[in-house]
Amino acid sequence: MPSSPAASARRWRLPVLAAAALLVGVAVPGAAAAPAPGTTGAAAVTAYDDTYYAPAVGKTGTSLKSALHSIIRNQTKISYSAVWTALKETDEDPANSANVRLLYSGTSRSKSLNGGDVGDWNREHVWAQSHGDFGTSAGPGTDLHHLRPADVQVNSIRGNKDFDMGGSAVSGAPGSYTDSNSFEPRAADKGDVARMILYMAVRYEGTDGWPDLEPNDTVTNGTVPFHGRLSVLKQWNEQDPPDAFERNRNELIHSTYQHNRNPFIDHPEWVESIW
Ligand SMILES: [Ca+2]
Ligand SMILES: [Ca+2]
Repeated sequence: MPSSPAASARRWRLPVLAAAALLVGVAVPGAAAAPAPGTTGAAAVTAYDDTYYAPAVGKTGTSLKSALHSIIRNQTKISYSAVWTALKETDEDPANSANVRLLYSGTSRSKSLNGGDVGDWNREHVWAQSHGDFGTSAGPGTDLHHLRPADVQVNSIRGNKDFDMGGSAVSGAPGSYTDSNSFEPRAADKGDVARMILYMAVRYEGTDGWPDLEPNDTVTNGTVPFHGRLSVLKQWNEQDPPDAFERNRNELIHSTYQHNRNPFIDHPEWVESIW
């Protein structure tokens, strides 16, 4: 015999309260409870509050940038080899937990195909390593907020180019384009790329032995610690707002790995306030 709605509600009340208490117990200051390892996707993204950003909220322009730097520079640094393991969690394909989702192509590929051969995925530095020559020791070269799995050959085509519109189609990355001095990611990755570059600019201000990374509006930066092209990145931030996948990896990096956040995923409007 089916039970009444009231009886059903009573039966669920205790387990729900217990689950809520458990969540409160594991909450990280400034963020909602972290998703369990191995879970990704919309369901894993939980409510977020601004406690983490308290010293920055209400500020604008350079004082906002400065306040955010003071907040996000407090982080755990991981080794370059640990990046492999981290990316298998932060970039897990929500539709297939055995795979990661690759930047620039959207391809879903087996987590076990990490490496340097054709058909593998590797660790793409969205802020090109050579722009500031920071290498791969623990620091900007291992900062998960701008590291993504990418196809080995697509990563090679991107190289250390600045980001801008235009060029010819990139083989293996539908919707992405490149010419002699710039790379244009597919539409779904444009905002992600913009927010990663601008995170790096705020996180690295020359205060901890690493170069002061900054965006500029050129596409011929070479090895200087600048990355372009700012006017285009600002457009991309508007065109491709943060989605569940991007917010989830921000949560995981904060809760599990580095204990700092990308402010522009939580507050995309801060891009316009600073730049
Ligand atoms: Ca996106
Ligand atoms: Ca900077």
